[in-house]
Amino acid sequence: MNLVRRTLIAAATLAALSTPLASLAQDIKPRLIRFGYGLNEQSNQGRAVKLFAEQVEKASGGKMKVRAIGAAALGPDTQMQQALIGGAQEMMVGSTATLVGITKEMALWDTPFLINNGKEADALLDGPVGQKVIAKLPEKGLVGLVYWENGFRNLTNSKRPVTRLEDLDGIKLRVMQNNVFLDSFKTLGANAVPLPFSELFSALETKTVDGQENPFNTILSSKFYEVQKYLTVTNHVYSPWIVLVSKKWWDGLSKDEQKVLMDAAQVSRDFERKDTREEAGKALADLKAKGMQINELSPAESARMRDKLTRVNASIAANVGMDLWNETQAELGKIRARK
Ligand code: TK8
Repeated sequence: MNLVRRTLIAAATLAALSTPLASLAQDIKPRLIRFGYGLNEQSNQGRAVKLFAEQVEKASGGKMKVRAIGAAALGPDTQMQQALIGGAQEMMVGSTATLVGITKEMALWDTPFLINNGKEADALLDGPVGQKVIAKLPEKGLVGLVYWENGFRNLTNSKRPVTRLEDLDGIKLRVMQNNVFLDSFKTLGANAVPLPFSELFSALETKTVDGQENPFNTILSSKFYEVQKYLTVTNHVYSPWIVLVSKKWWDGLSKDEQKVLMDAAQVSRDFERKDTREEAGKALADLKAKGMQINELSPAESARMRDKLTRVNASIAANVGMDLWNETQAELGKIRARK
């Protein structure tokens, strides 16, 4: 046998072998899901990702495996979103506010004082309005599974207690990379600076910025109390998180695999919201114990802030579309009328 012939035979044998081998390998090798998130492992976000991973592994009989990668080790929200769209990463959880550049309807959740409590949040996010916003994602290369609770945002800074709007004058305040937040805090008189969350702690530590706004849970789990003295209870907006999947990857899954992910996402959502609310309920006392000086706004100042902040509403409505805006208001009316 000459060399060419021998090589041909070897190639043919390999080709014959490779088909069954490949499908066998797929049966044995679990599907690996890289699931990125921004907060620490020891946070409401980290705990819920862990639970999601356990659920997926259990429900798939070990055929699907979630590798949870926290603390923005895969990059800030915006970078992970692009990785999902390109198919280089399978899953993430992050803020809806950083998604607005991709899906403008997400800006609905940036509306100051839109949602007053957990009951309203659950009904609005899990109801037709929340689902309508989620349905805008696939055309952008993303699949949204569920919303988790980030929570009501509150203000911290290292300069002075904020008891009146004027106290914000000249305070360099980090905001999320999102125009509504930028405009809102400029309107309040702060010097608003957009920064990814992953850079926030060190920006506060080095005094590149004086303050920031986030839910109590995050102020606690990200140890902002180490670099921020003053906390003002403002509850100026309810922030959701959203669990996202790469559509490119999702489309290659079987219906059963998709169901495993969706079911686990729903279990994680219920767990996460309960966990977050429990933690938020005692976080203020914890933050006080850590040395933060905490104040509430007087009703008059609170009303002034609300009045200024809600001036961005008209532009949000125009951005997300009047139909969605009106439907949201109608839905909230219905939710509030329910006992
Ligand atoms: C975490 C962020 C965070 C958000 C922020 O990646 O950026 O301030 O509240 O939760 O999504």
